[in-house]
Amino acid sequence: IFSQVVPAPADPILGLTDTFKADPRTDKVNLGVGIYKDEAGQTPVLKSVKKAETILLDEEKTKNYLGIEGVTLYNSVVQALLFGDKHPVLDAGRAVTAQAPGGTGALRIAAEFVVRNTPSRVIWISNPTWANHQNIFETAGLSVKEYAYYDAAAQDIDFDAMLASLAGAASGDLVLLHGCCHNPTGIDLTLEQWQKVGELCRDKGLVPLFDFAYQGFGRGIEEDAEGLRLVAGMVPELLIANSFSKNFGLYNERIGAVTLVGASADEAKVAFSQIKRTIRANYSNPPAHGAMIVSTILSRPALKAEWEAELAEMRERIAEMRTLFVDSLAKAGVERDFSFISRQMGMFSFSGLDKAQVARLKDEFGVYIVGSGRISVAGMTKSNMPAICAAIAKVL
Ligand code: PLP
Ligand code: TYF
Repeated sequence: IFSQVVPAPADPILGLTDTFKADPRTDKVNLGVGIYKDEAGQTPVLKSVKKAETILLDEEKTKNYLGIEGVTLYNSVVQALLFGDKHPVLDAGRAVTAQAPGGTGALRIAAEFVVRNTPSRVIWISNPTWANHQNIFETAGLSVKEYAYYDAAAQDIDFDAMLASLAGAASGDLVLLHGCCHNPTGIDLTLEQWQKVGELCRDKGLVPLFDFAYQGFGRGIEEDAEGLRLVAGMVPELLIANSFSKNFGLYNERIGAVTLVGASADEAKVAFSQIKRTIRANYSNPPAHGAMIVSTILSRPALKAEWEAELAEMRERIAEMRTLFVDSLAKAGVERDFSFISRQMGMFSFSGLDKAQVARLKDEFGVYIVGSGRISVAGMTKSNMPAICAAIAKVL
């Protein structure tokens, strides 16, 4: 049977890292995958995470299975991070949360839960979006449609076009929304725009699925959740897939969560039983370590404050690189206006470079960025910046 298997295409982002690793050049730089690097070009374990791990090493008494929904304390600290200390959804007990293996695992559980238990079969994703969305949702059995999002000429969101596409959605359709730091464009909705999207979802009976992979990388932990919290207060039902890969630097621990908000506490409880069933059918119950780290940090005020400071440091370094990037391009003699880069949010900058320019950056200069022109600003440092900008100036 295996002789009939055809080779799968490489992931456009992770596949690029494989090519990068095989590149013998010593001055190569990987600005493809969204991984935070510090000023020394490293992705170290956060100090707050190391401290939590020391505590765990000391206090852990068993490797017994977790419940299907994961670490109990974890799910309540996750809800507090998503909704804040006080939110009508929490007061009404309408949110249920299960630990998930990363944001990816959370998206997959959410989608599979919907397909198995509801009549909904369609999800709308932004054009463009994270390369894995379509893959995850189609594999789970959803059919994927696109809504307009990015206006390449204006280097900005085309909000009217977004609303116009979503006007074509049917009641019960899911709408994938990036909670903050839109991947790949870096362009987020304003609060007024979130309000309009919330109204549209409410009036048309659309169900938001928030992909929240970058909380704290945009404007701040609370600020980045404003859109989600606003929309959650407006619609009866929604789903959230959040990830701690980036904001805790826990990439390889595979830690995130899937949260469902139901119209009532009772409906949420019933839905939760089916979310747990979906998890059982996939991996029975989740691994403990990542969730133990996150709940240890978030439940101890001193450790939480330390994590917040480390997250702020990452956020501020990226913002600094954005400004430096714009300035360094100008210094390298680039005449095109790249000031839009300093208005973008999160790890990525959507540069507007075309496929041929992206290929030249890789082949001639060892500068790896995603084919869409997406550059991981989080991989830039003061020391690699001049070479990157000189290369971009040449391919322009
Ligand atoms: N969603 C978006 C928009 C992302 O950029 C990522 C990237 O990591 C994910 C989800 C997946 O996160 P995780 O690595 O936690 O699965
Ligand atoms: O967009 C990115 O670079 C990150 C990392 O299949 C990533 O989200 C990329 C591809 C992938 C999983 C994670």
